[in-house]
Parts: sequence; C-alpha cells; structure tokens
Amino acid sequence: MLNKFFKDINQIQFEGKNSKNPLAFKYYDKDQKVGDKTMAEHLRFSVAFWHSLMGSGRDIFGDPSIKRAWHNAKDPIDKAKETMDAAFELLQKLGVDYYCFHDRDIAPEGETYLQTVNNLKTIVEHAKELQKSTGVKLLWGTANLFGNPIYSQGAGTSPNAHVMAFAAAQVKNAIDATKELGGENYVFWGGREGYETLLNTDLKHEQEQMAKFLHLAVDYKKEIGFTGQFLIEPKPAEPSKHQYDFDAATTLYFLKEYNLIDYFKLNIEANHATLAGHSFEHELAVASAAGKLGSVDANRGDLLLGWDTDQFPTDIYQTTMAMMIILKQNGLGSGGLNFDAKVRRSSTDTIDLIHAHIGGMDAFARGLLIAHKIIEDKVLSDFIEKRYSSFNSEIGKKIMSGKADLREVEKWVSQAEKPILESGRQEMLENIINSYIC
Ligand code: XLS
Ligand code: CA
Ligand code: CA
Repeated sequence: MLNKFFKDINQIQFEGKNSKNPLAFKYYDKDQKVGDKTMAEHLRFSVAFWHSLMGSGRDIFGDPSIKRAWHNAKDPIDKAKETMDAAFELLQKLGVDYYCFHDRDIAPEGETYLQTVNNLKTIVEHAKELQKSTGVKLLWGTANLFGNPIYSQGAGTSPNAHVMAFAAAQVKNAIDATKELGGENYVFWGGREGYETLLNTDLKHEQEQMAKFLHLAVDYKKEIGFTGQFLIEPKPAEPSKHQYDFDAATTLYFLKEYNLIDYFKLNIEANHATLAGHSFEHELAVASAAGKLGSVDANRGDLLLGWDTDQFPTDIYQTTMAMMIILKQNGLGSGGLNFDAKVRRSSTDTIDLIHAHIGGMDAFARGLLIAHKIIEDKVLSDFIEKRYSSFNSEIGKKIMSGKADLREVEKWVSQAEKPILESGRQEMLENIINSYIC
C-alpha cells in the first residue's frame, strides 16, 4: 500500500450505519451484494484528478487556499509524477477502482507542441506502472480544450482553422494516452464550444465544425482500434455563454443530425443538469430513454448559487432517484460514477478530501440500497404500469401501432363515453418514497 502523502490515514473500512467513526463507510461495503452485483460493480466510483489532486481552492476573488504536499517538487515532471503517486495513494486508501483525467491535469505543457506531447507520454508511462501495481483502472481520459488562451474563442469550433487543427491534434494525443492506459471511455466536454455573441459568429459553420471535429475523432478511434466508449458531456453555459451541448436533448439532436449518434453516449453531470434548469434525474432519464446514458459525473450544485459549484453529492433523495434510473437500465456498462467534485475553498486539509469522498460514496451506496428495494417491491413500476394500462385497450393499441387515423379516432370518440379524469397520486407516491428513504 502506498503511504507517503496520506500518512495518518489507513484504508477506509466499512463499519456499518451505527459507526461514529468519521473515517469509515456507513453504507458503502464494496463486496456486499445488492441483487446480482456487488456494490463496487454497481457504483464503479472514480476520483476526478483535476479537482482532487490539482484543486487549489482558487476562485475569481482569491488566491489558492489549499497547499498539497505533492505539489512541492520544483521540476514540473517530478511534480507531475508525485501528483500521480498521490492520486494512486488516495485511490487505494478509499478503495476506489477508477480515476479520470484531462491531459493537462496529469502532465505539464512544454515550450513547444512536441515537448507537450512528450511530457504526456512520460506521465502516461508512470501512470501505467502505478495502474499495474495497484489494480486501479482508468474510467476515462479527456483533453483540456478550455484552459489554454488560444481556445478562448473555441477549440473545435474556433473561427481559426489553425486553432481547430491544434485542438484536433491535442485530442489525438489524449485518445492515444487513454488507449495506452486501457481507458474504458473517452469524454468530450465542450466548455469553449459555444459563443458569446452572434455579432461575430456563424453558428451553422461552428456546428458543422464541431461535427467534423467529432467525426475526425471517431475515424481515428476506429483506425487505432480504441474500444472505449466515446461520451459527450452536456452543459448549458460556463465558461461560454451559449454552449452547443446545452443539455441531453440538445446533444442527442446534434448527434443525430450529424450522423454521430451510433458512436456516442452521454456523460451526465448533476450540476450541469441543474444549471440547464433541469433536475439531475431528468437528464439521466432523457439520456437513458434514448439508450444513451453512458456515465455520470456525480456531484451537486447549490440551487442558491447560479454557477458550477461542483460539490460532493450528499442528497439521498437525489442519489436514490439516480440509482433507480441506473438500475432500470441495468447499470452504466463501461461508465461509472465519477466524483467531478471539489472540496470547498475553506476545506484546507488533506483529510477533507477523504471526508468528501466518504460522504459521496456513502450517499450513493445508500441511494443504491433504497433504489434497489423500491424496484424490488415494485412500488413505482406497478403504479406506472397501471397508469398507462389504457394503452392495452383496443383504441390505445390502435393509436400506438398506427392502425387508426384521425378520422377513425374521432369516430371512436364520438361513440365512446366521456374520458375519466384519474389522479396521478403524486403526494401518495412521494410519501412512499420517503418511507423508503427514512
Ligand atoms: C466542467 C466539466 C469538466 C468535464 C471534463 O464543468 O465538468 O470537468 O467533466 O472536461
Ligand atoms: Ca464534469
Ligand atoms: Ca461541473
């Protein structure tokens, strides 16, 4: 077991719900079976490298508030290696099997393009060894196409073809790195793929550019035999004012319009859902209904704040609703629950990282247990089945199978009795769900 940066912390154990030990799981018991899978198999937790290893507490009003021991080395490559070591120690101590990264989180940019490419290769080799010795796996890799000022007007959708090409080359290397590390997915999040003002923007051109950008990646994936799942992560705004992947429905439309739908699934983030004016479960349900729910960025926003606060998930109601949707589609396949979440600026100690992950993992473990029970008891499914049962009647079947045209429908209505208004029983169902949660 690695033991350098989290020295005072032993591997976190499951102690059960009556434990008062803050450094123990109360619900997450890795090997406990829930239905036919273990908790670890259901939940497939992942640590987000950018927040947990690179986060400094910096915000637009203040300098970094958090100092990490793994950031002390002077040489950028040594620093990157130590940061990777710290990541694997954290993963081991939490008992989390997966991690996710952006290329620029794990390796520093060099003076030239080729130096940057080599830096990434050096750190990928280091990560590969650590993966081998610990058994930890890569859930997904991605390219940071938003930090470099050259992307201030877009990466794949930049009005400058050279910048678009630069971004495409970066994606090629990030896919290579992900493949090299056996990554199970690869994510595209287009924070700068959007626009600020139509005064300088050819929206149609940018949409076509984005489609071309993604097609280039799809072709490359096929050519090199990368078998991981491509994922797109919707977000309505921030940093761009209008982002092209606004929400799940918008993104699905875009993928269909540009013949990309067969190659992508969605990575749904809770905080992005609420920023789009939806609930987390709405976005999960829309993606799942299309057969496209591939992975989840498990965090939460703050409804009193209008930005992406990326907090660790703690709301059992939300994790229960999420797990109901995930269980109903029989899991996330190659995806997982990635804690794209950061400790608060005021949570300055290393141990805060541990508390944060314990909380998130327990919140989802508890949500899993409750959702499993609700599904097993068929509380909602029986009700929903009954609510739609009139579609098994003759007219219902005829309409849905396309066998009745409007004239025939009208004829049937004019001969039938008046329709009956039936209650949706929302409050009763809310009470039932609460009785499972409490
Ligand atoms: C930012 C996004 C980003 C993606 C990966 O809001 O959540 O971190 O998950 O680029
Ligand atoms: Ca995210
Ligand atoms: Ca976010």
